[in-house]
Formats: sequence, C-alpha cells, structure tokens
Amino acid sequence: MPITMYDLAGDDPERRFSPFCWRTRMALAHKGLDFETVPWRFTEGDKLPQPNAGRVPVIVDGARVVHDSSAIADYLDECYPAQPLLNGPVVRGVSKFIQNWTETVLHLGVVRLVLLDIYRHLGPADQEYFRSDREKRFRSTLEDVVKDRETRLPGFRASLDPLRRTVERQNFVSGETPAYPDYIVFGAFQWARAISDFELLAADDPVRAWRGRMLDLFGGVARRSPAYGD
Ligand SMILES: N[C@@H](CCC(=O)N[C@@H](CS)C(=O)NCC(=O)O)C(=O)O
Repeated sequence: MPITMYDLAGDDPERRFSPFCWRTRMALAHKGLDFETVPWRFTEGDKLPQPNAGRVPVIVDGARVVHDSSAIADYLDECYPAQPLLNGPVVRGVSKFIQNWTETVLHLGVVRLVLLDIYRHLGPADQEYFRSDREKRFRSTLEDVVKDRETRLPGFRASLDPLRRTVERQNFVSGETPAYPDYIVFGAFQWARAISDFELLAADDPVRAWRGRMLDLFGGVARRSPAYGD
C-alpha cells in the first residue's frame, strides 16, 4: 500500500507550495517509495489523520501516522534505511544547523518577498484565515509586508552567500549527491516558485544552477508541479 502524504495546496489542488511538504516529498522520492499525496488546505484541520499538530506534512504509512517534516525524515530513515536521507550522527547533527538557518534566515527572507502572492493563490476560506493570521503575526497588512520588495531583493540575495559559496564548489549542499539537507533548503525555493513569479535568483547565480539540478531530480517531480519560472 502506498504511503499517503497530506500536502498543502492552493485553490488549484495541484499547486503545492509548502516548504516543509516539499522536504517530505523529495525525501519520499529519494527513497524511491510508492506514495500518493492528498491536497490539504489551511482551513481543513479536521481532515488530517490523528495525531497531528494542525500542520502539514503528515504521512500515513499503514497503521503509522507521522507528522512534522523532521520526524518524518527520521521515520523514513529508520523504517526504510536504504538510500539514507541523513547518513550517520554527524550529518544528522550538522543538518540541524542547515535547518535552523533555513527556517530563520531563508524562510523569513522569502516570505517577506512573496507573502501576498501566497494569498493570491488561496481559495476564499483560506484567504480569510491567512490574511487574519499572517497580518497578526507580521503586525502589518500583507500588502505592506511586500511593498518595497524590489529594494530588498539585493539584501535577500546577499543573505544566500553561505549557500552560494557551497553550491558553486560542489553539486549539492550534501556534496556530490543530494540528500536531506538539500531538500530542507530546496523547500524554500520551491515554495516561492510555486506561488510567485517574482524571481528570487539572478540568471547567473550558482544558487539558481543548483535549484535547476534539484528540479531535475527524480524525473523532475518538482519541475512538473505547477510553478513559475525555471
Ligand atoms: N515544524 C513543522 C512545520 C510545518 C508547518 O508549519 N506547515 C505549515 C505549512 S508550510 C502549516 O501546515 N501551516 C498551517 C497554518 O499555518 O495554519 C514541520 O517541519 O513539518
């Protein structure tokens, strides 16, 4: 029986844009596991299998329900040890730094550029929830959060230097072949391109070339998903 993954979707059920869900989707593809996805909306908390934390991704594998992208990665490595996502304790430890950089510097940088674009891709019920929740969180209207984004783009691009210096010297964050640290970072870029035509990366940026390599993985699973740009 295939693994089922609950995956955040826009008004168009095919438009999948959660950075955390993309980590899991790439991880399942990396393992070569048979899986199917169920589109889930912000306002469908009651449709998630138990237990959950009101967030996606959640996977169902036979009798097991696992939520949280990190817990899912650990579960997959434990139950399906071939093609490890995080090979050994040192990699697991270092990946926490990558995750924390991604969730603080990278996600915050991205969301301040594309917040309004997320809203535009939601159905009416999710739009109402999203505006109210995120405007409280940002203490600002969605429009104001993104209003000077052109001016802030160079600063965002400069913040990618640690990533840039890595992927211009090696093919992937994880070295010569991709692994979970790449999926953690890639989730942020796939999130942006799934809902925004505002290009985050210059054409000659080594990060863009790495993003292209990520989009080509596993038969182009991320490239084929509805999104903007290359
Ligand atoms: N720590 C969780 C975070 C998951 C998360 O925040 N997911 C978002 C989608 S990107 C969500 O479900 N948000 C629900 C909401 O904002 O109400 C993980 O790594 O899976």
